[in-house]
Amino acid sequence: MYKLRIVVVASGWIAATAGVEAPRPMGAVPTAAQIAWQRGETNLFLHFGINTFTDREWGTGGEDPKIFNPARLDARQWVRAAKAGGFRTVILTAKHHDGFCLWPSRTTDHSVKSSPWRGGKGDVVRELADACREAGIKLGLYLSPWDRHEKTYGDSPRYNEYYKNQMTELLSSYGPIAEVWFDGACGEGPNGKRQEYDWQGYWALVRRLQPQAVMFSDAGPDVRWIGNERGIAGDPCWATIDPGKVPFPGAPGADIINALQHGDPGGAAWRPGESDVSIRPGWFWHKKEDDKVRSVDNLIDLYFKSVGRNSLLLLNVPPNDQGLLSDPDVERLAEFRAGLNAIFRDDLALHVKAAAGNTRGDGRRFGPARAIDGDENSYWATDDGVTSSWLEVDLGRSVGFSVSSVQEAIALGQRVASYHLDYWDGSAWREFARGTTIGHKRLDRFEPVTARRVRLVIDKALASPAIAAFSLYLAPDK
Ligand code: FUL
Repeated sequence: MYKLRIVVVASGWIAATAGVEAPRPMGAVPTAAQIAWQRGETNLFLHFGINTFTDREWGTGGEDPKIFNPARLDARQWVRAAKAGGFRTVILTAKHHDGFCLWPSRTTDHSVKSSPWRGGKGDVVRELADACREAGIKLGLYLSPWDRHEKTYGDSPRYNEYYKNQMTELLSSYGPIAEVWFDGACGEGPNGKRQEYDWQGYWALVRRLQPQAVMFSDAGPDVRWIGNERGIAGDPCWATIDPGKVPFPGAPGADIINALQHGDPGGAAWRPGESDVSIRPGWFWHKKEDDKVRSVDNLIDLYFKSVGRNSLLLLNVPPNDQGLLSDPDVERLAEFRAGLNAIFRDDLALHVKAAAGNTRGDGRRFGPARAIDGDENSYWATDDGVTSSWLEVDLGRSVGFSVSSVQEAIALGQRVASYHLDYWDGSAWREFARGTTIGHKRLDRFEPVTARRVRLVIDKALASPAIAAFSLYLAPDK
């Protein structure tokens, strides 16, 4: 494993250093865009459109565009609320199943241009794109393939052309798009024929026009649906999946939900799960749900069960018929982030003394200290072939903690299959938490433990583990 490396430095000097090779990546690994996506942790979903004015969840496509008139629409207010909630990406329903377009598309008149809003000159996508750019927030778009208004729907080649033209407008006129969200819903067209979506063609178009964007659908290709709309990832949750099990969005099959929830150890595609959920019972705004906004505790619980299980939380907060996020929702977003900040304020294991059962090389590059240095890019690693080991931290004095966070160096693939946490009670190690997969981030909450020495035990891994972070926190009393 040790090897003499010849390093050619910019000045032309040749230096010889004793280097230790990094562990070889294992199986499917993420792209840079997938890593950046997952590190974002929470995205905000905005369901807004004709349904906002009809009190429905799924429009029929027969709605009159004249009912769309959000008199006080202010995309900056949406973005401010997103920012206060710590969200770095917002995803807007540019078109939902009813076919009404929130931008003045050249492909149809069923859009904002046929509405009284801004005298028919408005463009919600443009206003949001501008607000995002000003605030340094990324923009994602949802363009429903299922379209209950468009007459060509069901006439497969013609509708695919129509859909791709809409996609082209959205991906070439509004600056960088961070995420494209494909919904798998597929109904029958007016001609009674079922629409065959050209998924390969849609995906190729996105890659060509916005190569840095990640694409979401049941079948990825970059990010998969987590298999429910409750914001809860499976346990275990592998970012890798067998692509043969979920061949296309909306594919039928008994085992599909299971595959989406859990992924597959060593699966051939890197396709982490996105956990979508609404802050209210519905995806769209309904006045009668103004008092049914989720509590802060509930949102924090969802964070632990999504982000804390190697997923990303996509939280929907729907603008109302005035074109504004409602006060209770705005307040809840800010409280949600304040609640998370209070839990994760002080990492008790940061820069403390650390030891490990096995370390790759002499410990300088991959030693246990790399897991507690506050840098997600460095990691503790073991020798090749060592698939169970431990990492111990000495907190310096006996302290209380009730939350742990562990992260793998996912650029090398997802490796850990099971782990547990022990504390030293003065005479023996006592287990206080146990789990399966880790991936980008694994969070555990438990009854407060008071101890000075704590260890993370990797019980089983598919290849030598690489742990990027191990942290302990004391959540404030409620
Ligand atoms: C579903 C849609 O049918 C819902 O209306 C909503 O947009 C949700 C996020 O995806 O498949």
